[in-house]
Amino acid sequence: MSYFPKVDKIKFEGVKSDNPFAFRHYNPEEVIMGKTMKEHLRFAVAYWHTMTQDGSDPFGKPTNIRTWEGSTPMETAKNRVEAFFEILEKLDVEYFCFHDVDIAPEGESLEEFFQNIDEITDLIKEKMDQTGIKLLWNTANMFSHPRFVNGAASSNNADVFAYSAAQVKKGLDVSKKLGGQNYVFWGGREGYESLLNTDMKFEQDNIARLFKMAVAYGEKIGHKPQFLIEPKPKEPSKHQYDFDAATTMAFIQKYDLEGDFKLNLEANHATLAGHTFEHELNVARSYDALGSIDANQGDMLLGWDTDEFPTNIYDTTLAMYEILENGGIAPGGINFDSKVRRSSFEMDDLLLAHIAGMDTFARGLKAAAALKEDRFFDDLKEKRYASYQEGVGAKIVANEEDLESLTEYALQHDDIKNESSHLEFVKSRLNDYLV
Ligand code: XUL
Ligand code: CO
Repeated sequence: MSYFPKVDKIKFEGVKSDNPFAFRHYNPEEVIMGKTMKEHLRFAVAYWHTMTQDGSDPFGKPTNIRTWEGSTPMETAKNRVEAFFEILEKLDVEYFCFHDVDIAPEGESLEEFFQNIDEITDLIKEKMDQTGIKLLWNTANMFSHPRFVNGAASSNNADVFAYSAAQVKKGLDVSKKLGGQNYVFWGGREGYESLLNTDMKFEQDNIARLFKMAVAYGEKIGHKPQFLIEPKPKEPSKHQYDFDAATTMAFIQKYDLEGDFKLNLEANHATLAGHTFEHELNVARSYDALGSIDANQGDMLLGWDTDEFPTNIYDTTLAMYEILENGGIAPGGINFDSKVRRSSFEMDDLLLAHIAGMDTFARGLKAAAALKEDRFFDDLKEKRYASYQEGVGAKIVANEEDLESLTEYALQHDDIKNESSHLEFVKSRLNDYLV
């Protein structure tokens, strides 16, 4: 049976097409800078938003019409696997991501939850073998259930730490079973509501302990996915420990996790932290720690994580430029951590929203490649930092100067002239690449 009987496999038809179920910019086989678009973009669909989100909000009941509801939670879970792989195949998306609770019902006990995961991952594996679709990453949801009221590894309750460890172990077993390329830790409730009753250092030491246990277990079972930490500054906790890329890198370095951990960066988390997405990608790159991205966009007029499908080509262009500068995103990918709006409640909206996101990233990739080929930013920056190419600048960079020698120089060169950045002109020229 088909969940999208009216839609065939979505193909590239170009900008002249008025078929809503066609790509207008994403042409998987088109070669850009030596790689196909499919190889560059490594798109993934997120199980949670696509399969389990129901359209409810704090003020209203579910709106989404979903045709995979069965008569028991396990029947629904199995139907979802069918529908999910139909979506992946119709979109021609090669990767997917999930939390443990997205794919299988939690049941009455941890043991039952694990049994359900085993049964559903058998099904998922069958589908993967049939289709060639791959697991970009999985993760454990250690934030929704009431037991995680005070966090998971950072909880004040050691039994919660132990429960979280069991979930991570299972997550890694599943990652091995399905050949997961990455394994993600998003902090969830690893943060605090009030410092009045919080031992921040103790809580962070414990988070690092869990991470080290994960690395050790991966080594033990002979399966080492790229471990990724996903920063977010707030929501659900008032203050999240993995606030942004820079804070998370400090954590990774403090606890000697550099060899095993990189970052999974999300656009809407960047803007919640008061940064642009490209800022976060650039910070990660400067540490050689850009692992993967969660693609979405926030609403600048709202203060929370709206997880909208990305449709802003300015943002995807600058993000794709960082990815090109990084030499690509593999073994990471571009995971649509995006959900359809409450008013886009039909089944077909799931496909239309992903097509919109994929086309927007394809446009970003093309524009970024043109910017790179034209050396747009390279020339700009080369000129801007030219004073370090020769004379005293070159000697500073070569570490051949000290305070005394520079004082001698400055005394003779105190009539300093700066050059205008002509930033408005630059921005206007950048616009030429976007359309
Ligand atoms: C939450 C978020 C998560 C992570 C995975 O804001 O982005 O869905 O991506 O736990
Ligand atoms: Co995310």
